[in-house]
Amino acid sequence: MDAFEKVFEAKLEAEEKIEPKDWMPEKYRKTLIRQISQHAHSEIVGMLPEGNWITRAPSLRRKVALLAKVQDEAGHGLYLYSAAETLGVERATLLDQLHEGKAKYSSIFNYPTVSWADIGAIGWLVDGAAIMNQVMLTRASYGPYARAMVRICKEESFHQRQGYEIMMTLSNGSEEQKAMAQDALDRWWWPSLMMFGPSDKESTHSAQSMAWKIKRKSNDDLRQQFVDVSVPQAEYLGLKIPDDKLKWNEERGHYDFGEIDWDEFWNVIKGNGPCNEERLAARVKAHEEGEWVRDAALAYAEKHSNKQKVEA
Ligand code: BYC
Repeated sequence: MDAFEKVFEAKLEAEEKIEPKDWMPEKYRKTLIRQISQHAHSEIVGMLPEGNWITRAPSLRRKVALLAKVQDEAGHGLYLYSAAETLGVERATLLDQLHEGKAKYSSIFNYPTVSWADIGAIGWLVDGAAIMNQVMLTRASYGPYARAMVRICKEESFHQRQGYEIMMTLSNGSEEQKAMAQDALDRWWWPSLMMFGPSDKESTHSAQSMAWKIKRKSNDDLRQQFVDVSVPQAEYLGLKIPDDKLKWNEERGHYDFGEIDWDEFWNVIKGNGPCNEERLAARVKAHEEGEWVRDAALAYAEKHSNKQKVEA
């Protein structure tokens, strides 16, 4: 181990943050770029299934909350692309990778939002799963990523409550509304469990990422934690989680649950989910239509910097 590496390891050991100008192993830097950019892409692709319902929200109050939530996701994307840029990669490069279909984003956003209840289920389950994963990331060893996570988690809590409140309203409503809530739970439950990634046995990056203190908990541990928290929440709503094997295990102090359909998971990740093509096409269209905004911002920045040069 050379002197640089020793300092890096000592910082990790002492729970000090690694900052952009610190020396870091090339593989650590690449792992962070991979994870942070995938995370950023998930945030901005995640706006699409929910954006689909903004014009059809059932009341002004619901519309305002949903608009705020979707805007928050764009903000999360911005913090995360900025965090990735501190590692020496250009945001434009990362976006090109997304638009060319070369970059991953969370599998969950390749499922359709077919009813208003889906907005409730996404807030409750998808944001709930995201918080479970992201709370551990507030302690990630890379400073800019960990700090971005603190604010993101606070906003995600509002998102989760927004969703759960929709589910409560529907569950206490008419028979038809309750059926909508149950149908949304039936469709979003398993994809939400898949958000935590492959099982620990199949996870390629976990061991190294945990040694580097980027990840603090394993995919399976977080998934179990999510199931344990969600079951009483579903009971409170009077809804049934679509898993016949779900059962409290006194000995383990956790819920046992059924096997995830891993073929479906890998298939969605490979680009064959119900909405992969639609999501990418919508992203590419938004990017192309936003070109004039980027051009205007650049022209303004240039004009501003020329003015400063003249004044200096
Ligand atoms: N979907 O070795 P593994 C949100 C990939 S957005 C797609 O376990 P790792 C929200 C993985 O990338 C929430 N791909 O990987 C936004 C790897 O592929 P590569 C997004 C997945 O990185 C809007 C391969 O499978 N959250 O909350 O150690 C509205 C092997 O996996 C998935 C984050 O991104 C998946 N579900 O662990 C509402 C959190 N799972 O790169 C809500 C940050 C795995 O080798 N990310 N893969 O080609 C992480 O914490 C980790 O990257 C993961 C995976 C736990 C997701």
